[in-house]
Amino acid sequence: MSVMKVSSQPIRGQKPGTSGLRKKVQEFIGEHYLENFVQSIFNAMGECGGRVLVIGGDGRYHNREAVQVIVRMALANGFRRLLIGQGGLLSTPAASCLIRKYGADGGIILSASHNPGGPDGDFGIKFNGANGGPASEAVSAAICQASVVIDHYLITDSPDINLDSPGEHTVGDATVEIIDPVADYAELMESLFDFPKIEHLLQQGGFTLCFDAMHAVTGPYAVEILERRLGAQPGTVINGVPLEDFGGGHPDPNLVHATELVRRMRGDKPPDFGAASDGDGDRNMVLGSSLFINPCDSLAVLTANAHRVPGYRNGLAGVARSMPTSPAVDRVAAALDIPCYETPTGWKFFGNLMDADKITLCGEESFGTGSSHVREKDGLWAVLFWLNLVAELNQSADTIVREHWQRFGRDYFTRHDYEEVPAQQAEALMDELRQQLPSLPGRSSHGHTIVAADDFSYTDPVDGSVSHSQGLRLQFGNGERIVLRLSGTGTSGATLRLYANSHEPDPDMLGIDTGKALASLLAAADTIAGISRHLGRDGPDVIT
Ligand code: VG1
Ligand code: CO
Repeated sequence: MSVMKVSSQPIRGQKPGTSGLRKKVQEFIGEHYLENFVQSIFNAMGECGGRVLVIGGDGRYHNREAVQVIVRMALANGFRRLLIGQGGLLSTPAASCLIRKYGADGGIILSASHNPGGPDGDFGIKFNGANGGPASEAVSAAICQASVVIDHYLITDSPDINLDSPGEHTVGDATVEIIDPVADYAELMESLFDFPKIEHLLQQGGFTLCFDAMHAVTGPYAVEILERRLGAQPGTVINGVPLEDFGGGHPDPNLVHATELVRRMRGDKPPDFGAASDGDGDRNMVLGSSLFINPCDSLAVLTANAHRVPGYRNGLAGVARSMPTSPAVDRVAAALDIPCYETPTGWKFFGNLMDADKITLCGEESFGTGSSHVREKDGLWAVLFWLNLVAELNQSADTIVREHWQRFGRDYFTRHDYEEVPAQQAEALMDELRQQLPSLPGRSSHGHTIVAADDFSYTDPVDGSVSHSQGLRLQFGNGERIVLRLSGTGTSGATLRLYANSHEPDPDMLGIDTGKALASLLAAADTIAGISRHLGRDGPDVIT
């Protein structure tokens, strides 16, 4: 095996966004594109000699080819040991689990998460550090910086590794291990949840479940854990075979894209519980038999009931949520008398808090929930947590949520996405609103009066780093709030996200349709921010 030094030149735009670098497949397969970015990761890591790397992806188009390239580059850069999921597959939470369990120095995850795949879809690459979590803003900036000065990359001429047969290969001085992508993760789940109790619920309790893997990476995980280990009926997992194009679907677990699950839940005999996960297995949508459980509420309910689950029996150090997420969890934290942190959007901000033992659970409105068991959000973990609660409380998920609202009040929440907006229009909208911020307090629209307005800045309580411009917040009276920000995960144009939430303490007002509950607040947002005026659109593309 010989190491080749290949000349290259910087490629514009290799700047990681909210969650790694995401581009159209066609851009990623361009000459040196992947190689440049991977070498930039290695350069940002510093000395790679003797180090250990985890590699895997969500199985989308180009996954296997990219794994082979990364293996050859890692060998050329001197890594001592490579751990690769069989078939080149690893869910994002499983990769995080492996990095931590085997003391790796980092991991590379190939995924564009919930973005569609296939030759015309998206591809992505994320780098996670030794704590198992997404690269911090500082590391991401160092990778981007390396990408703008790159002049060569290193790669071996070694043959492709057989990704499908588990076992150890020795290549030069290094060991390349093809490992079962599911086993270590499943073992971790068994250590956190009461599997015998869930098994009893699924087998003797007559409880039915439908898990939609959306032809993405969680299929093998869900089949192993739900059907094989917990004894759920065969067929509980639907769309369970990972496909390179996700079967033509959009692997985003929400009511719009998880079509088959939604059809079953709205059918004659709906399962007692429904769930779905995204491309790389870190998101979750959970549904009671007659109730969509908003991710903000899910985080609040899991926090309130964590002591009922073995892994969290000793209580929680604290909790955190991303800024646009509703404050439902804040109320629970106050009742439990534990700290609650508000971070910018993106999982990378939770890592420091977990490493410093400041939080145990955290979540985002974007169908992300997780805990310090790994350093990523974790879709199946959330589903198992819910099943454990249902089994423990002997109540349906719907009842658990409704009783939670009775106790804490309900935080109505919705997000409107305006996708593929011309970037200039989106920027103009945000700039105009940003300039108005100082004069907004006191302004009323559609019966809602602004009491405070700012551009969210976050100071990390652990390392003191500051992240500016993380979203425009308009706080109204009565706990109502509007947030606007631009997405950092899209690959064409800009996506404007408009978030709205309100708090309803009246026990007789907890069953209102979310769209109705927030209609006038959303109308106020449109007037104040001029959304339809700037974008020339009648309404959002996706409502969650
Ligand atoms: C979106 C979500 C954010 C999430 C991120 C990655 O980012 O809003 O909450 O952490 O996706 O999720 P943005 O910048 O597009 O709003 V995933 O499942 O891609 O890893
Ligand atoms: Co994801």
